[in-house]
Amino acid sequence: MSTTIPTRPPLSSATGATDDYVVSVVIPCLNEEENIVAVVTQARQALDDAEIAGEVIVADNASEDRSAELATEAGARVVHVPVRGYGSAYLGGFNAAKGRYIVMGDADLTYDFHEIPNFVRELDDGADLVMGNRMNNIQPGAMPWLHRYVGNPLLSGFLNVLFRTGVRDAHCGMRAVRRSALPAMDLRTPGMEFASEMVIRASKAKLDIREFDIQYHPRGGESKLSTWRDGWRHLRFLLAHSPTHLFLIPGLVLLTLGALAMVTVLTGVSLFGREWSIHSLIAGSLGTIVGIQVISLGLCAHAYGMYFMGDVDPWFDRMRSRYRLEHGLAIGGLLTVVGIVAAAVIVIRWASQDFGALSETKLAIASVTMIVIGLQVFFSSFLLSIIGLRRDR
Ligand SMILES: Nc1nc2c(ncn2[C@@H]2O[C@H](COP(=O)(O)OP(=O)(O)OP(=O)(O)O)[C@@H](O)[C@H]2O)c(=O)[nH]1
Ligand SMILES: [Mg+2]
Repeated sequence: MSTTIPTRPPLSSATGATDDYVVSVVIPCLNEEENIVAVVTQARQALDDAEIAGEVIVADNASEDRSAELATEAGARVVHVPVRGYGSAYLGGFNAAKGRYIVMGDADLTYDFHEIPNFVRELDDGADLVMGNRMNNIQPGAMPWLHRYVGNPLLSGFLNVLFRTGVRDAHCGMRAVRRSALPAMDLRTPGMEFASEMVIRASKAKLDIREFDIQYHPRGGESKLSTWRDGWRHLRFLLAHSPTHLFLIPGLVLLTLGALAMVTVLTGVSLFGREWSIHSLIAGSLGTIVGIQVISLGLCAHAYGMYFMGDVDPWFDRMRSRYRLEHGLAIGGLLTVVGIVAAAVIVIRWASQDFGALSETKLAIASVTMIVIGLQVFFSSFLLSIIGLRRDR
């Protein structure tokens, strides 16, 4: 497919009222006075060299140094974003951007803005989100060992296990996005996890995501990244957006192991060359109850994601259309009744012994477990239905 880099329109239209901008370079900035002039100059130069009509926006995050002033002097349009955070700075910058394409990059000289034409070429070719990949070209001293070999590969790998985006360097700060694709991405997060959010939301919205290798240079000035706090924010975001992995899979594992343990003890089957007794039954009961509890939470989280966040998981959608509130009530009710019948059997046996010493521990544990999971299913079904009421609006 042929690719063209748009040429710069006559100066009058490029500087006038602005929908003529092809590219808005948006640069988030928090106390970067050592770098900001060089960064803005390089971005401006890169646009001019490639004859791309564009603007350079610095989204200043209430810097306490002279960053904003220096950026203006260097020729950038400065947008003041009072709420701190990498994502918050970008959301403010995106709102102000007028270009058809937005190219993003840090204000710390780690990225080379002369890459802009390469990003533009991919967008011209139909891409919606174009990611840089730093991992093959990290200059000495540019990235700490912990980030290079642990943090970034682990978090990007985990992101792909959960969301299968195919992006190898999900935290790369140099990327480009088609501005018209932003509504579909519905970005919201204020912190560093914004980097993950873009990739995940683009992937969920089935946008065209591409990636190519870029260089990563050592930073000027002080890093704003906090390894553990920001790493945790990314991880938290990934888990919170994947109820299947956070709740359903662990819940199903617990339920299966718990139920197997209970059946083994109650039927007296010998496993691993021995019989299992009361303590295994208690452990099995715990696994069963917690498993059902966690699965219920997962289903509610899926429903919330679907009705309130627009995150439709095809599997959950199919299940929702197949099962109704009444199915859940029937299953929950049945389990509860079975548990109550088992409890009644114990009472009858007790009465037949004139309420003397009782030794029905196994049946009692089974009965209590049934009643607990039955009630859990019954009331969770109502909660799911309440969350789903939104679909009628
Ligand atoms: N962390 C952080 N960065 C901000 C904030 N507001 C703007 N930024 C800018 O966002 C960019 C990313 O921050 P960096 O400190 O470069 O983080 P990083 O690129 O992950 O880490 P380094 O490899 O050390 O550069 C920089 O241009 C910051 O100036 C904020 O509130 N927090
Ligand atoms: Mg940086």
